[in-house]
Amino acid sequence: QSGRLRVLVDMDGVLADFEGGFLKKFRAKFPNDPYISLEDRRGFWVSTQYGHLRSDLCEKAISIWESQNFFMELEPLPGAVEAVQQMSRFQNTDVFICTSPIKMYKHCPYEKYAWVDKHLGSEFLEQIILTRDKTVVSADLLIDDRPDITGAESHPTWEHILFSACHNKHQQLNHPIRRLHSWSDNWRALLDSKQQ
Ligand code: BVP
Repeated sequence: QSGRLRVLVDMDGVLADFEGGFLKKFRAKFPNDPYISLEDRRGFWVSTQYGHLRSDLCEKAISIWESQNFFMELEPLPGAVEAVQQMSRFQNTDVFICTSPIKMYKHCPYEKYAWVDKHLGSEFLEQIILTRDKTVVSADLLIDDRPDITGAESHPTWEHILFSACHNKHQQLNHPIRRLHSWSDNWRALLDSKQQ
């Protein structure tokens, strides 16, 4: 329907604390191996940085998020649940949770639905979009912590708002894009700026 604002909100790193949950479980499972503190995280891919630290750590890192209950047990990021609930009650605004599941599909897709049910409520299950290509989804805004979002559509309809995360906060981007530093930042003003 025209005249409505459509917002896509990413899950890992925006609603759910993927980085914190990963580090906690990695250290518990591999207490004698080195790890990368959140301060030292650089680049979107955890597995890539761990692989550079020591080659065997790449697959050890992957084993963490491929394990049962990894996605289910992620903590919500501060203010995330409240922000999404408030956003969804805005007039003329549709909020969708747009998230890419890992290719190991045994647990992740199910647990993403269960997480949304647990933290946002069953009515939010209607709003989930699972896709590995966010460029083919049309919306006004995409709030996502991944700096490079590409896919089959070279001209996505959405404006990408970069949500700050440990891995992207020092990153200089070639093309300037707007950021949301946390859920305490002014997300209402971002929505207002797109409201026709
Ligand atoms: O399901 C998440 C975790 C996974 O990629 C997906 C990113 O989804 P969006 O946040 O873009 O929606 N993931 C996988 C790897 C390595 C795989 Br090999 C990683 O290092 N980081 C990561 O987030």
